[in-house]
Amino acid sequence: FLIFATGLFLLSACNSVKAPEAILPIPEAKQVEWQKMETYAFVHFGLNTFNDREWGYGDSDPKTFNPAKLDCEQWVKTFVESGMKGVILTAKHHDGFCLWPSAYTGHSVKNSPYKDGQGDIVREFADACRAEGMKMGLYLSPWDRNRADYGKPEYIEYYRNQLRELLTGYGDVFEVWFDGANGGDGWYGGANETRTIDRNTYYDWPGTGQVVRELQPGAVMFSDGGPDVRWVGNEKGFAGETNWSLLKRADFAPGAADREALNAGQEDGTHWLPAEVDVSIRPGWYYHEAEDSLVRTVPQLLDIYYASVGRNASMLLNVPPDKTGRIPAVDSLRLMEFARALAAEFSKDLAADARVSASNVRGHSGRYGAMRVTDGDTATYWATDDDVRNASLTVMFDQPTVFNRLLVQEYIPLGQRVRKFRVEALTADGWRTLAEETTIGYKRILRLPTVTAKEVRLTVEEAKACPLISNLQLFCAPDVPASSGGTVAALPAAVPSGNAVL
Ligand code: FUL
Repeated sequence: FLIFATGLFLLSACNSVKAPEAILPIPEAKQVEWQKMETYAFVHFGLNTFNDREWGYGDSDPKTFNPAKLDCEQWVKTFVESGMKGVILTAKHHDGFCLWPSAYTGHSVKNSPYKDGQGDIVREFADACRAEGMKMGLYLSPWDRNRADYGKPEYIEYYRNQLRELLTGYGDVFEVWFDGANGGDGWYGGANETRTIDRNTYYDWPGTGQVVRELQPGAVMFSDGGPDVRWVGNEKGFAGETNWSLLKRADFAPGAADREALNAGQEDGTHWLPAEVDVSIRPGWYYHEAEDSLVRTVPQLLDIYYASVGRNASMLLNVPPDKTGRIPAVDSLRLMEFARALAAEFSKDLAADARVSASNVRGHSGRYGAMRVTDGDTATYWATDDDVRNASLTVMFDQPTVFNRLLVQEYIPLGQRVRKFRVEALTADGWRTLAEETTIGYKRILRLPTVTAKEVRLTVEEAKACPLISNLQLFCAPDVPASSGGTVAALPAAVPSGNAVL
């Protein structure tokens, strides 16, 4: 009876501990789901591919578009094999050319030799995504250098009509991509002139966003200023080391944004607006033969991964198909090698079997105990008492253990909290500080010096509210040549099944 009564008492003590309150702003469920995707692909493909252009002027002839071996399955399989969870296609870029037979323009696949004008590449892409279980995203450029009415109110109607075609005809869309390049010179139906628009008002973004909300309520919208996912302020592949998923959203509009603020987010932001790192595997976004030797190396891709996913952002990696309509072998192979390298970085979680203790546990409750960070469940978390903003977790190994990576996650459904943290290791020479950092957010991964340690301590030194840590992992990654090395010789050959998609 005594044991039963004690059990009951403990149980009720557990249950009586008040859950932490959210610290606003917090993410919507779809933003949390989006963030869990971590890596996904970008596909720039269109008339530019055939005219060796990056920003088509709007005057390229649709007759030049003829991908003889177009194979969307090959694209999507390549991305699945490389561990990506989704893919976003440029349904229309700034040159106005549409990869689907839009009812509102002739500047599309309809007037190309591809399948004698009967083709619909958005359809083929959507079918391939569905077949492979990949999430599908679409890019519809607001700027259109082909349209005679660009800059006039009529164009907004045209733009929304196209958005409706894309968001009703092809199934579920996880992300709608609104780029910030806006206005400037173009063909504009033969006018050949420069047109400037007011970036803040011309598109009536709230009205356009409404179309997306109505037709695809589960989709997140990307632009410089969200409303759901923000640009990271550069196209080089890095988020700020300090990266808040918060922004004063009203101060930002597509094409008119403070890049530094986008890179770091704003601790006092009014909205939950996490960063997406868009970057290309090649110098350009579109395929150019001259860039075949310039495909990013595995060490460079790893650098991008650590500077995006490793810094509380997502990694949107562009891999452009060539004129045949397939992803070239060099890019495809590189992706397989990248996936292999990533798997090697995170092959065994050394913290999983270690003991973990905490300097403070919310209400002494097992529900918020230290072991919640190693239980493999990011829905549970270690929490401190409300007034404790400086606290540590210590991982204790049975044997001295070699490690060089630390992965830590906050429980973001209740808000981003940590402002400052430190990582220390108990080595043969005593405690050694390995890193002093700022934000964590959804995920932070640190590349640390390789040390042998008996214990590893993560101390949250400052937080907006009591810290909530859902996951802590330690790894020992192999030595990879520095990113300037440009060789992948040290890595094992590409995964065998990867060959299927070459
Ligand atoms: C930018 C565009 O101007 C580039 O061409 C590319 O599409 C990139 C992803 O977004 O805004």
